[in-house]
Amino acid sequence: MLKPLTTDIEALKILDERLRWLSAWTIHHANHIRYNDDGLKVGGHQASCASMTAIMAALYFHALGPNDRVAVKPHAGPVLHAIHYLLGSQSLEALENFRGFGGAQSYPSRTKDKIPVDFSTGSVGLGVAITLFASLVQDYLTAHGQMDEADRGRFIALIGDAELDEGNIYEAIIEGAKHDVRNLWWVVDYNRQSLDATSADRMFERFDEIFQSCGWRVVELRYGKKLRAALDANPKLKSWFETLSNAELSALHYQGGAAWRTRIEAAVGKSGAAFLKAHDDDALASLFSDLGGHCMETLVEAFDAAQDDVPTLFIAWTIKGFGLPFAGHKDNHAGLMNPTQMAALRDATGVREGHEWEPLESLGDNARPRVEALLERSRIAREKRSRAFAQISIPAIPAPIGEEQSTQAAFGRILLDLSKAGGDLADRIVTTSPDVTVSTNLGAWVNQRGLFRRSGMPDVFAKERIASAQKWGGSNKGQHVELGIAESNLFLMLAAAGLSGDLFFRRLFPIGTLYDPFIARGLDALNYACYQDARFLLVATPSGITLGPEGGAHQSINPPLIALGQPGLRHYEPAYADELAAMMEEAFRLIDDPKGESTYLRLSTRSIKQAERADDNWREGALAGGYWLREPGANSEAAIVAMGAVMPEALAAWEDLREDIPELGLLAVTSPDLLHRGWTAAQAARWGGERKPSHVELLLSRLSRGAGLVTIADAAPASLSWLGGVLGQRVAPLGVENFGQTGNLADLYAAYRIDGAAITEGVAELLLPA
Ligand SMILES: Cc1ncc(C[n+]2csc(CCOP(=O)(O)OP(=O)(O)O)c2C)c(N)n1
Ligand SMILES: [Mg+2]
Repeated sequence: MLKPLTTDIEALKILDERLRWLSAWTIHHANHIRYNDDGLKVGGHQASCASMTAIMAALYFHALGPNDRVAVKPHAGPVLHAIHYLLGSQSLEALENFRGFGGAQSYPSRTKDKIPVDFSTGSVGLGVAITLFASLVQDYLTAHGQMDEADRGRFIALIGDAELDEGNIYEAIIEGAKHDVRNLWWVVDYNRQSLDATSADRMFERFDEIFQSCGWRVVELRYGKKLRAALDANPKLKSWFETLSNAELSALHYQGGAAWRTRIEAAVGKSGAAFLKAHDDDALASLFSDLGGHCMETLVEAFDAAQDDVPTLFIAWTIKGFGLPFAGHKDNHAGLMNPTQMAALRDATGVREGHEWEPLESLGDNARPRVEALLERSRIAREKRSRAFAQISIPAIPAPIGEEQSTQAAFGRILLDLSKAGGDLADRIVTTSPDVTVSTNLGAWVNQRGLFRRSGMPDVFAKERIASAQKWGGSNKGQHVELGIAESNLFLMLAAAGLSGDLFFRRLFPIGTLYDPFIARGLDALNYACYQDARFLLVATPSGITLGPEGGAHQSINPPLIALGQPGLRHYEPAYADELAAMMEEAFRLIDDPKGESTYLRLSTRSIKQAERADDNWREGALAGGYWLREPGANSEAAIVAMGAVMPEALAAWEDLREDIPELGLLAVTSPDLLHRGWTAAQAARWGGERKPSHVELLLSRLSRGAGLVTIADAAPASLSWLGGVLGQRVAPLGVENFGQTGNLADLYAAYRIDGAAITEGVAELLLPA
């Protein structure tokens, strides 16, 4: 950890003011000055920015070390851009194009912004929690000797107070307490306003208790130096001030000095007289605005005092819209200053008209060198670093042997074999699961590689010689991070571990397992992980009604549709173990490829007879999204198109039908997602003049133009029914459309019409003349 530097408070205050100006100006320029050709509201959040410029100035120009990483409250994005503009790492062009195509993004984006953005934010709450998991990943890497102690940093989240309503934050701190997380600073911009209104008062007295019980230190920065001194000198005034509700306080900040005077006179009577006499209205307004989060001395002192590794929540009192005409107004969230108000702010900041973008405009000879020195010193800490890829060679992954296998069992077997064989890949794999490690077949891997526990954890059952298939000893060399049942945490852990190459220059190969239906529980966090291009392998198992006796609450229906619409995540759904091995190899390759992505494997507990292979020709097609498991005859009029666990039904129906329809083909789809992407990409390429048919077009063109397809999957039928649109073929879509229930496979497949009889009926319907 860097030693705190002695800092020039006056220079920091100047920078605070510049950030407030530049962030407001950037938003103003986008809304009022830049040509707007479609009349759409551009927007931006001047008030949300103004409330944290002091906090961010104290951090970026004083407290941050070179290895520290920050998640910035989404609506303070323009402040982050202004900081980098002052540091010389953001261009004027990007600021002028704020919220425009290719310009600085509204909310900090790792992948789209040119400045270093450590964590993307936007969906509130997630940016906060990912810092906790990133810190855990840092502990993991250093404990495994994969990162130098000297490169360790602190993880900082800048939080809006209303963001604290997001439940995922509490799921994260509970998990963090179990893992003894450290090196975290979470700074709440406690402006007591949300989007709609002022925040509820009662809850705020509870947040410190919640954090403290999870092992956090809570530091409340309620007062700035001047306000504290004034209130300490007048206890009656202080106790009145502390009874003001959030709404009353905000209203007073908005109304200003005269309103403070009237209220104080009414509340404290004579004992306030001397105080009021000594302050005119402007002085009153200014004094009561001196909250902790706007007082540079208070902020710097607080940050300097928290140099150990104890996770710390700073509650910094602020005013939403501080220094702006709508300060404290409950409706100011999306409020924009009008040109007259903006001109007044410009004058108050000492910026000349026409020089609005000049970083240190009108700074005098005295202040300029001091501010420049501060910027120069801070620059070193904030350079954009390249992403680390292509670090290891991925070994070939052989398919597990066995005539009958389920894809879930094969997954466990492949990991076990990888672990036993050892090597770079196996050492870089980190697995994680929200309390379904055993039931998703990760158990054998964990027995081999152990649980990750920074300070160790004895396996009591093993010590007591109680027979168990699971060895659950934990050490700082373990490679499995066991999580409590909180799927949102799983995805945040995968996001953090999946960014290890970006954050720590050491790519990990994270594998997360969960039950397929519960993807929905963490969906926004999954999307968040993909949004910032984290790389991981998600293994969802079991899936579908094929789960039989477990019943409808555990039987997933729509995840393939989710995957079809999720950028950055490739869906594979294997039927056979050899397909799965190829897909895992590909998934690892994609994690380490700059142009890669994450992979979602949808697996099943159904043990099925494995395919007999004459050669390896299936492999390329399987990785591209599908292959002919049974080749169609020339110009075939029909094909069965099947995915995953229902392949035995498809094969049996194919056997039954081929006597009557000798040219019938059976297409095994391994990824509707890839087939669809290829289809649309080929179409886009055609518009660019390139004529190369996609994989799905090549597959389906083996059939006649008017051929019929019976599509079948243990999933929503829309996962495959779109295939008819590729070449205009007719489709009989089979799949699951209603909630599942308990039962054996034969009964369920018949009831939901994904059995052989349904396939036969589908083929008959397609082939009978209309
Ligand atoms: C998950 C999610 N829900 C809703 C929103 C819309 N939203 C954006 S900001 C905001 C209120 C933020 O208030 P606060 O966190 O206090 O930030 P402030 O602007 O007051 O600093 C809301 C509801 C969002 N961005 N993300
Ligand atoms: Mg707020």
